[in-house]
Amino acid sequence: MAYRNLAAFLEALEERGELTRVREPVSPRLEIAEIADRAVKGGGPALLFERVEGSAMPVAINVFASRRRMLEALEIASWDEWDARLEFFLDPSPPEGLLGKLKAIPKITELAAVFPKTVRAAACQEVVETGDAVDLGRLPVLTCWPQDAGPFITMPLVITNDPATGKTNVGMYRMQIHGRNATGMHWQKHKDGAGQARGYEREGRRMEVAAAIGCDPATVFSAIAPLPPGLSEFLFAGFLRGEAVPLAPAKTVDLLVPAEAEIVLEGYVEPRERRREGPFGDHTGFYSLEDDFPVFHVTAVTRRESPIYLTTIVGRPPMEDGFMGEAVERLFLPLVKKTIPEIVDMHLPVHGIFHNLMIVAIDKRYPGHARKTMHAIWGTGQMMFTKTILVVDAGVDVRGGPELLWRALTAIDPERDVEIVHGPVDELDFASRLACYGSKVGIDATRKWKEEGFLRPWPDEIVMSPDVKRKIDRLWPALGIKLSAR
Ligand SMILES: Cc1cc2nc3c(=O)[nH]c(=O)nc-3n(C[C@H](O)[C@H](O)[C@H](O)COP(=O)(O)O)c2cc1C
Ligand SMILES: [Mn+2]
Repeated sequence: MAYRNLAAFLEALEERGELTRVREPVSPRLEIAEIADRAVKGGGPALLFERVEGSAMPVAINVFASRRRMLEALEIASWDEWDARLEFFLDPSPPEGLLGKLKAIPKITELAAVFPKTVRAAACQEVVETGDAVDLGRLPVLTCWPQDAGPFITMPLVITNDPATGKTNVGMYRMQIHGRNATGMHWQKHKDGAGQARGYEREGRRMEVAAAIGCDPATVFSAIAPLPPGLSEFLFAGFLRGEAVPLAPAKTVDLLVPAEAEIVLEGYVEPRERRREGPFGDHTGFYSLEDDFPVFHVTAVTRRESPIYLTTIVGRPPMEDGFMGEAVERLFLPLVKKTIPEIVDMHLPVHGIFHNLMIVAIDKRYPGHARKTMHAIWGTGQMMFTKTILVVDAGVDVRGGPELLWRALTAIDPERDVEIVHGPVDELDFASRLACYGSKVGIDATRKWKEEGFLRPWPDEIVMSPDVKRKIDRLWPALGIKLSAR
C-alpha cells in the first residue's frame, strides 16, 4: 500500500524508530541546518522539529537521508526486486498467442492503475489564502548556511505545463524567498522547467506555476528523477507507488496539483523578468555564486489545516540528496542498460556529487568500445554533465574503492587512454572557465587489445594455486597466527 501523504510516511518512520521529534525550540536560521547536518553525517534518524521559532508549522528534514529510509520511501525491498519490476515494463516483446495475451493483462491493468487521477476534494486546499493574505513569511523556510542570501525553499515540486503540448513537468528547483509573495525560480537552463519557460518567453506569455511542498515520498522523489522531457513525473510517481497520484485543480491557476500535499504555492513567472538569486551553500560543498534567475509571483497559498513543512539542506557531502542520488543511480540502471547495452554496472560515488564522477563497467566487444560508451553517456539526458567517466571491464567492481583504484590505475597509459571533450557542463560547476560550457574527461581503464594497437602481452593477475590454498586453509588454525582488521 502506497503512503497516502507525508504524514503517513512520517508515522511509518516513527513506528520503526527512524524518526525523532525535536521539542526543543530552534531557529530556522542556521540552527536546524546544523542539527540536520550532524544527524545525516552521523547516520541519524529523520527529524521532525515541532517548535520552530517564528512559525506555527513543524519542519520535517532528513526523511530520505539513509539507504534504508530511501528504500522505504520508494517501498522497494531491494534493488534486485526493482530491476525485475522495471524489466516487466520495459520488455518490448508483444504478447504471443492466447496465453501470452492473458499474461499481459495484469501488466496493462497495473499500468492503467498508475495514471494520475483527478479528485475534487483536496486536503492541500483546506485553507486557501489569496491576495494580501499571502505571506510566505509564515512558512518556516530555512536559511541553511551563513553566507546564504536568505531563506530558500529547497524541496518544492515545481509544476508547470508545456506551452506547446500542454504536458506537465515536475522538477525540484530551489526557491529563494524574495518577499511576502515572491521567490526566485532556480531552474537551471538545461532542465525541463527552464525549457518550458523559454517557450512561454518566445510567445511573450506569462507562465503559470504551482509549487507543492511535502507530499508522499515517491511523489517528492519523482521531481528529481531525470526523466526525458514530456514524460510525466506524476505518472512515474504512480508507477513507483503502484497507485495513482491523486491530483486536484489548483485554485487560481490552470494546473493540477497533488491533492495530498501539505502546502501548495500558486502563481506565475513573467517572461524575461529576472532577479538576483544566491549565493547559496550548494550540494557541491561550496557556495554557488549569485546570478539572475526568474521570479515566481505567488498569488495563492493553499494548505492543510496543520501542515508539515518538508525541507532538506545541501552542502558538503554526504548529505540527504546523496542518498536520493544513489536511488536515482540504482532506479535508472536498467534503463541505462537498455540504451547503452554494453554497460553492466554503473556507480556515482557520493563525493562526486552526481556529475563529477561516473564509473562504468562494460562488456567490451570491439576496439574503441570504451570510448563509444563515454560518448553515449555524454549524449544521454542529464548524464551529459558527467565531468569524469572511468570505464572498466565487466567483472571489476565499480563500487570497489581501493581495489577499483588499483585495477583502473594499473590499466591506463594516460596519453593513450584519456579522452577529453568539450560541451555543456553542470550549471553548478564553478571550475569551468565559462558557466555551463567546459570540458569533460573519459578514462579508458579497460584492458587494451592488439586491435587497439597494444602489442605487448597483458600480464596475468597474481593468484595463488588452489591446491596450495586448500592445504593452507586446513593448516591455518594450527598455525596460531592471529589476524586483526587493519
Ligand atoms: C534537494 C535538491 C535540490 C535541487 N535543486 C535544484 C535547483 O535549484 N535547480 C535545478 O535546476 N535542479 C535542482 N535539482 C535537480 C533537479 O531536481 C533534477 O535535475 C531534476 O531531474 C529536474 O527535473 P526536470 O528533468 O524535469 O527538469 C535539485 C535536486 C535535489 C535533490
Ligand atoms: Mn521532467
